[in-house]
Amino acid sequence: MRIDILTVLPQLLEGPLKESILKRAAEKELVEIHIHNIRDFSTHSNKNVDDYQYGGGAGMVIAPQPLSDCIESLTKDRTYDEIIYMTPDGKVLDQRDCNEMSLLGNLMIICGHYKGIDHRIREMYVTREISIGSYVLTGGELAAAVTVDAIVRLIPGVINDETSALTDSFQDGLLAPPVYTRPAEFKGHKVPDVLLSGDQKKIDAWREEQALKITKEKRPDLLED
Ligand code: 6GU
Repeated sequence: MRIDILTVLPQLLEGPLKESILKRAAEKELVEIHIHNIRDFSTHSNKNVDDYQYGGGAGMVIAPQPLSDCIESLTKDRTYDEIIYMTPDGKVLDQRDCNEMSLLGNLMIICGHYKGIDHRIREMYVTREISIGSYVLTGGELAAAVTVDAIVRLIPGVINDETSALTDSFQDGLLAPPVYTRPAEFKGHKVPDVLLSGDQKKIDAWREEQALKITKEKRPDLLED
């Protein structure tokens, strides 16, 4: 998979995307992430990317020219399965969206900043608009990092133990059951007996029952669909 991210603040993405699982995924050549500074495409002498909004109001808007030039420099070389715009008014990202996108080849992600991007860019190029929750961030960069992490870890081979991603919370529409490691007793608190029983059928049944119980308690909305 190739992911191109367009931003006015590349430094905000470099940390999260160059560490951990994403680093390993890149080393194994399972994913290639390219970060582009929208400012590099500005034709202004002072490299301006933002401007006042028509109609007045507080906050600047990212102008269409540098964004359009950056997008077209990329689409000239390859076709994109999705051109995504990170925005608080997008569809709230869920595990199903991540599964779907993990199967794609080329993704482009545009991060907004200030009051957002000129609406014509959304109409002209954007195929999917994503939010990561009902709160407002300063820009789309952290949301893009979250989205990329959630997608890339689902690409087969990225996580060593492939069954690990399959048993995540949400992957079967339920939250994950509790997990324990040694010792069997810690400061008087014991691991549930069933996990020490060696009876895999019983263990699986217990995990399923716990997953259902926890989902009912914490996220009953997940059981509605
Ligand atoms: Cl994608 N962007 C911004 N600026 N704020 C958000 C968001 C995105 N998702 C939730 N809040």
